[in-house]
Amino acid sequence: MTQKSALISGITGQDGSYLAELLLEQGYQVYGLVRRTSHINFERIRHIQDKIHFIPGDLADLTSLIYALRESQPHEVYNLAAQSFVPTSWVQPILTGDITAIGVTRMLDAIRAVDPTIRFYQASSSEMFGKVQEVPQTERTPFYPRSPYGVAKVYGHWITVNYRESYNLHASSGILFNHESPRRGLEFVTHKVTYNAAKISLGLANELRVGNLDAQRDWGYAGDYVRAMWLMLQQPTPDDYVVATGKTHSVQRLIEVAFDCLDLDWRRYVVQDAKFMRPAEVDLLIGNPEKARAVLGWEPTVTFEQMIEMMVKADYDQLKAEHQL
Ligand code: NDP
Ligand code: GDR
Repeated sequence: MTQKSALISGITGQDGSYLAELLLEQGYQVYGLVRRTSHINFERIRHIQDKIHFIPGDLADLTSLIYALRESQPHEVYNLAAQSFVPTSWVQPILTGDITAIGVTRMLDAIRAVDPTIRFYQASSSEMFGKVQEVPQTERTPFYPRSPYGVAKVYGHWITVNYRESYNLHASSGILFNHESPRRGLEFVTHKVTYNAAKISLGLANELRVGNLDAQRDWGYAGDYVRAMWLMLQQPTPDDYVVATGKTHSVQRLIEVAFDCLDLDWRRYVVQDAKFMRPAEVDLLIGNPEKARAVLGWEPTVTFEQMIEMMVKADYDQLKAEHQL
């Protein structure tokens, strides 16, 4: 059998790093689309960077995507690149639309031009459900996005469906609920909490400032979620799937679990700060992953508590080593 190859956009991000590991394990030739930066940011893929073929490119630039596809000749494309931080999307709504929404069309059009047999994965998001119209959320729940990011993801989702229906592309969209890991960006609430709890425990900080404590999220582990992406592209027919744990927790509960891991009383350290409140909030997300289980045979393997403990421990060990404590 010929070796399979895949092109990942967003390979330097959290999910890109776990997906690259998975595809390498599966024997793929892995290509990563990387945008030009003044400083190489390969922290998450340093351990595998010698096994990856990097191709310069940007979702803002159609020509670069065409070159990347010509050079890599992939069987599968995973479109993970995005402006992915919700608060930034209010500050840079046009950039968010250009990359997170129109960028999807650029990639799909490039695939159509270069090789329409390429299988395509789009990183859709539970943020599309926003002000939820149904609990729990499924593939059939109507969207009601609450941020420019959520709006952009709705566009990316529907253009993927549309290219599948218009041009018969093998294009699938994973509606993934929040997923985290020690490689999560520090601006997202889980990592912000575990990192600062570890700092407080080591005497390196004395408070943690956060926004809305009542928001509820269905948090899973990123290592589990990239497996679902891959499984979608191994199906004979393309489709859309909710990927979630089916359990939800509040931000306050997340804080309790993280501080408990370090025997700290969170109430002594956590300060609410209006700066971290959002102009429009997504109050409650909880997904029903039944279709992913039934069709893909996908199930999460790491619980919320195990994942938070894993993140706290990783942050604690890293900070301790860094500060020689
Ligand atoms: P990250 O923010 O960690 O990574 C985003 C990646 O996109 C980075 O590699 C970044 O590159 C790249 N990127 C950003 N802009 C461009 C651009 N213009 N051209 C090329 N590459 C670009 O995101 P995650 O790994 O957490 O998420 C992956 C995808 O899944 C995203 O699309 C996100 O919106 C979506 N998603 C994530 C969920 C989650 O809980 N993590 C849930 C549902 C959907 P650089 O390193 O140079 O900045
Ligand atoms: P989210 O993740 O917006 O769901 O998007 P984030 O971790 O940023 O926020 C989750 C919830 O926590 C509340 N919150 C805070 N959030 C941050 N970042 N910082 C704080 O101090 C804070 N305090 C409370 C937020 O208000 C929110 O309700 C993530 C991203 O990965 C998206 O790209 C992805 O599509 C979705 O998950 C699914």
